[in-house]
Amino acid sequence: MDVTGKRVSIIGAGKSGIAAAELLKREGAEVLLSELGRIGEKEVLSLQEKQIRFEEAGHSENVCDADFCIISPGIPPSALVVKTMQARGIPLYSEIEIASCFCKARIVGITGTDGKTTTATLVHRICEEDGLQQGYRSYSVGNIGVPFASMVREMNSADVAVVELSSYQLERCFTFRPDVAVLTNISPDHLDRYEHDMQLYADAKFRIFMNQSGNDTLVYNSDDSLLRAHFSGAADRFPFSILPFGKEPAPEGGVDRRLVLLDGDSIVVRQASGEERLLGTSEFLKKSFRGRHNISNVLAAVAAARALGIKNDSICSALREFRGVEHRQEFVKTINGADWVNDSKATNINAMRQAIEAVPSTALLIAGGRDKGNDYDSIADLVRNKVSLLIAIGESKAKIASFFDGIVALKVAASLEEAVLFASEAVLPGQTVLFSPGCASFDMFKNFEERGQCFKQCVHRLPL
Ligand code: UMA
Repeated sequence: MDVTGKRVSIIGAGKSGIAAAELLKREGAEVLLSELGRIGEKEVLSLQEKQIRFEEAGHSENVCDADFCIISPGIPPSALVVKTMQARGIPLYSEIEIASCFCKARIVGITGTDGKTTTATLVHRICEEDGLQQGYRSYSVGNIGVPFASMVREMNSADVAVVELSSYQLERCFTFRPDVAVLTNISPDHLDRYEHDMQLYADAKFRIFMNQSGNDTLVYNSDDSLLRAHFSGAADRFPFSILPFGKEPAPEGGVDRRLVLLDGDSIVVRQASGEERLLGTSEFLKKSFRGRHNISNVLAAVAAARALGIKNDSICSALREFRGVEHRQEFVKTINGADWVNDSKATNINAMRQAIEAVPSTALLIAGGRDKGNDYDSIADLVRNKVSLLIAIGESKAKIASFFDGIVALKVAASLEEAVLFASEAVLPGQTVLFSPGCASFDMFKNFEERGQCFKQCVHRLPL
């Protein structure tokens, strides 16, 4: 892609906006980075040093003086600036779309509602392991926290870019084409952004494979009914290979098309020459990486690794070494016989359900934050049976308290610190205190990482 002399407006000076500005400036574009709020002091100095033009505290008319524009993922299509640029006919892209135009490496794109960070981390670790022997590097980028644009210039054609993708990022992708695309599952999330229409949300996710063809592979979770309905038995409709994985046997009467699957307690790969057992679940599940949903994440990662042609040795050794992902059902500490678990990354009901299910005993659950249109009906029974105390926090505490009234013992806390204190007073040996908010973090924190760090600090400050 030649952007020399092109006028590019970048809306939003968060991580991805700044990375896109730096990439395009280096590639010779005339960049204007525009931020509605304030840009941090450190970032301002760096932009000045790199001679990147920027504006803050609002988007001026200048943003419309552009050949194309990059919209940060957190900016909704309803934002005035987006509508204005659209009305002027300015092409709007995501940072992922632009970064991929400069990417020489093979790309594994991973999306889905839940499990994408864990799956992406697993694929990255497997590629790192394999790369040590084969002489290539693996990069973990995208929604996971490191912008694709910030690393893409380092990558060469033997490398692998493992790109975690949100629906927000995919919305403005048009030519993005991963060699391997992974769909982990699709369940209600971010519906506030998609007019409460699941199909619109799924359509955004499906953009991951819209340009795939030839030798490209799509890996999907055949346990997910929406994905199964879309892909099952439809291999001829798609101009690329389809590789289903799943831990559940095919529904009654259905044809079992899974190529990577759970057979008893073993991960098995099916191929023309027969079935091959890779390893048992007890070889990778551990306190810091537990729950049946993680078996799905492992199956997805194995399928993606096989699609990349990676040998079983590298796959198995990376899986055995895997210790889980920070803020994702992260084991923090055992205090007086009770485990404390940080699941700050759980920003929707499905992730929260998986975390509660993975607790081996009864749980004290700390939940709440910025509500994304949550419907708690689907977890009411689980909470009734498995949770002994629910402590509600954040903007959604009143909604949570009113829904769960009569279902479970409840407390409302004014802060996360207070919630941890309430939990420490009530928890018994053998129980687990689970911080799985099921909501976004932006009501009280900068992001879910800051929220998770705060939880961990509070736990570490508790007297033993
Ligand atoms: N802004 C404007 N104009 C507006 C509205 C907002 O300028 O009209 C500004 C905001 O003040 C802010 C910036 O635009 O400074 C928006 O930044 P952003 O929210 O898009 O965040 P980034 O820092 O660029 O981080 C993004 C992803 N954020 C979101 O999708 C919300 C990060 O995913 C991702 O890690 C990062 O790019 C690198 O690729 C985070 C996330 O919460 C983890 N993702 C959601 C999720 O996982 O559920 C989708």
